[in-house]
Amino acid sequence: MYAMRTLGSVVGTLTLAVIVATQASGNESTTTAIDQPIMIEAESFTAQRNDDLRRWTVIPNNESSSKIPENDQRKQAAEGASNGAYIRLLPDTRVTHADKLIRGENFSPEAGKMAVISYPVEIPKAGRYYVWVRAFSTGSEDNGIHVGIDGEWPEHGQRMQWCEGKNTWRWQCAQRTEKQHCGVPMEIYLDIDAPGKKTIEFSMREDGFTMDQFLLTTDKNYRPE
Ligand SMILES: [Ca+2]
Ligand SMILES: [Ca+2]
Repeated sequence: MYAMRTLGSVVGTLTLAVIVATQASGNESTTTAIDQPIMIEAESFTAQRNDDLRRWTVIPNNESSSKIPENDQRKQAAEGASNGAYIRLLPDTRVTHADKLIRGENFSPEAGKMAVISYPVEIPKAGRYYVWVRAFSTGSEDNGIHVGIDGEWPEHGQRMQWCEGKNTWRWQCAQRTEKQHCGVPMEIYLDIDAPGKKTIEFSMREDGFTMDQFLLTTDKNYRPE
């Protein structure tokens, strides 16, 4: 009799545990739904400014594709691009380290100065949004960009950097620093203090930068595929 009561108690406890677990996972899935990353195609930008020397070009289009040599690996990149298109900052006059660096022409260390593109984005809640970009880099002089919001260019949006995975599409969220030229992971983010419509902007750091998509997430542990 005592054993039966104990068993009953254990079963009861287990049942309660299952209900609590179900409720917990229910809450978790609700939270996850809200925290889904905001994904945006790079080619969907709605405006471009300060673009007299360098300009973002949507690829493929007939004009730009005809200018890319057949053996250029970027020629094949479109096949791996989301939505069948990507953007590239052209012309690209500094391709290797040996090519002359000209500030304000093929290199812009200051954020928000050259080739600024805009994306209106509805932000659901205030928070710290990590910015990931899917980029295609072929060398050491086409792998940097800046990100800003509503005309502001905060420190943690500056000098997004890629090193690994040349000639492939690569998601990255890392900031180049004096000590780490390849970038410190998860140091690229925008702090947004209120929900509503915002304008996310990118500007040139290095010409030739090639970009397929970007995403915003409040989850520091989120990793794109
Ligand atoms: Ca370049
Ligand atoms: Ca795309």
